[in-house]
Amino acid sequence: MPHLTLFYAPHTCALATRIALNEAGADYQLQYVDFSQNAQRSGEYLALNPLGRVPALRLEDGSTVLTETVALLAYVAQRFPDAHLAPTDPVQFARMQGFHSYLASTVHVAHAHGRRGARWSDDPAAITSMQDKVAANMAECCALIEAHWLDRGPWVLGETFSVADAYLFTIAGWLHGDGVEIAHFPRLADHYQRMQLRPAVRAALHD
Ligand SMILES: N[C@@H](CCC(=O)N[C@@H](CS)C(=O)NCC(=O)O)C(=O)O
Repeated sequence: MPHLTLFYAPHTCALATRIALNEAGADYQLQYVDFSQNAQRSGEYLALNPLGRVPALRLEDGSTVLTETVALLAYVAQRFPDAHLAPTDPVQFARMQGFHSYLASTVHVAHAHGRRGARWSDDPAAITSMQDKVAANMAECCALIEAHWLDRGPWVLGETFSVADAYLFTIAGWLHGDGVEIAHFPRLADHYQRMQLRPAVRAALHD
């Protein structure tokens, strides 16, 4: 039977799912998608994932392919319940999904304006203008995360670690490149440090 396969590129949002799979103790294989060769746009990859992005997770049936980090994190948590990577209480689960959606639809997009401005404009001046806003927008997001999600701690959902922590760690890893000093956000900096102590995270950082 084929393995669970994560289509992956280093330093991308796919790291969150990789960490989640490690935390779950899942048996999976990694399939690298070589961005330097634009492999995410190759016919072979588009046949698998028409979105042309990572992550994508192919299930053991060899044909089901799941995409979008928000969905993959929930899938991993529900598929491996013994790892307790997501709340079972509906309100807490919704709270987690609210955080995931904020990261995916607001924070990730603010970051992408720095590198992928051509998605939104063909005008070089507009692209530069978007790039100029990245640090400020990301810092504003960090301030909100500090105030509204890391206020209870030590984890995003409070006392209990969840896949939301893997997602936050992944995006926090982009801050330096975005011109944001993580040390200005003490709870976020502390979270980032503690995440790096987890064996599942260490293993995921070995590209
Ligand atoms: N909403 C998607 C975003 C996926 C995404 O944008 N992935 C980026 C890497 S972080 C990618 O594959 N970029 C390749 C490209 O734009 O060509 C998710 O959260 O999974």
